[in-house]
Amino acid sequence: MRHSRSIITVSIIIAIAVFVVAAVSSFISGSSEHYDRPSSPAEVIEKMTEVGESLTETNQIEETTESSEQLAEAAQQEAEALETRTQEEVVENTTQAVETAIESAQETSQSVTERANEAIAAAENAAAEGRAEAEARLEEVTKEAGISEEPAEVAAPATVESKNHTVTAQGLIYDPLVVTIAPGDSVSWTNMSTHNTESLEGLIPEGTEMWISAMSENYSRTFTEEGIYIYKCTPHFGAGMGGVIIVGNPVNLDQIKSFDAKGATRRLVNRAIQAAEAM
Ligand SMILES: [Cu+2]
Repeated sequence: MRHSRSIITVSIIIAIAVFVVAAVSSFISGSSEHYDRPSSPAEVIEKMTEVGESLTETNQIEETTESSEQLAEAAQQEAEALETRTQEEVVENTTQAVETAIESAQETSQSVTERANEAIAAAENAAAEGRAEAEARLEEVTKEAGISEEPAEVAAPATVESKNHTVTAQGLIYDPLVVTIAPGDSVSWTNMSTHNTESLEGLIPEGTEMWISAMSENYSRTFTEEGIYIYKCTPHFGAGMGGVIIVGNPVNLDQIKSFDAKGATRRLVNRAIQAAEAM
């Protein structure tokens, strides 16, 4: 019983093995059909020839592409070279034009300079002749007139800036009482709350303008004419309130001295004469 069972088992195993081998071999042979195997040496040669031609075509395309690129590159180089030549030509033409212009300008400049030098030389000659003539004539005139040659006195130009001088009313006194200024300077009276200024007739240089300033207001006046100016405070002159301004040289000192003055006027005139004679 046991022996027969073993035989059956072995038989089944063998049967399965045979089946498996058959199936595998069938699968392998079926797969092989996917390959297009050449069946003869002639076919092999044919296939190889085809592959070779295909490769040759590919190479030709690549070569063509390469030569096209080379042509394009050469064309670009040519274009660049042409552009460079054009630029060089433009630069050359411009340089020539500039050089021509410079030469022309130099020629013109030389011509102008020469003519200017000629004109200057001619003018100098004429001036020298004129000067010699004038000197000769001056000598003659001097001899005729019998005067000696003395250098003419030249007035110094008035370059000094004009100044302003302040006079302050202190109580019933002008401070400073005598002010010495230069022609063109000005005098400003300040603290004039209850005062004014009024020039005294006959006690300012002849031909200059009389003045009277407004009451209780500060006042400023510019003096251009030389001489002594005596003024008063209108409401306080009885108390002796007045002042003196000497502009430049006291050219009217004699006029002031000869003035018939009395009282407060006399005292102011004396102060003016004293200050003028001390200068
Ligand atoms: Cu006064």
